[in-house]
Amino acid sequence: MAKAAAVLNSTEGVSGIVHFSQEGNGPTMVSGNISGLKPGLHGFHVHEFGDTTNGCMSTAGPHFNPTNEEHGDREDSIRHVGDLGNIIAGDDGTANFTMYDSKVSLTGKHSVVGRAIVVHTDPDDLGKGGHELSKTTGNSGARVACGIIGVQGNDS
Ligand SMILES: [Cu+2]
Ligand SMILES: [Zn+2]
Repeated sequence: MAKAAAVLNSTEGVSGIVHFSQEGNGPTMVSGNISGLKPGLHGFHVHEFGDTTNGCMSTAGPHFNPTNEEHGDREDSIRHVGDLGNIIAGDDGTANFTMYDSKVSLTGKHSVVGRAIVVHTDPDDLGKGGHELSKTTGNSGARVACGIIGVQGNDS
């Protein structure tokens, strides 16, 4: 079992942790608890670079896209590897989620280890919004929190 985690930091009062685990080449479980969000949907992606020296801004680069595809939904066959759709914050501003993804991996060429996980202020339109940014970012607005995905101890 490969495991990784990211602690999310923010200058906007958003904080939390995201855990990743993967058995062999199977789907990766991505689970998290993030608080301080405005209620509703928030774009959630792995960005290419594990560099948050400039907060969550451009140093984290674009969505992780080693297969050179257009932006899409987590459920789509055409998508960036880093496209994890939206997370949903409740009225208390907390998002609790667990998802299983077959493109994000913790090993090999599509490994997300060492990259950045980013939460956005707005909903990801999943490539379908018709905005000029829909096919690159999902038009999900500013980056409100981010963290670097680091390897965790192997306990198997
Ligand atoms: Cu993003
Ligand atoms: Zn994307």
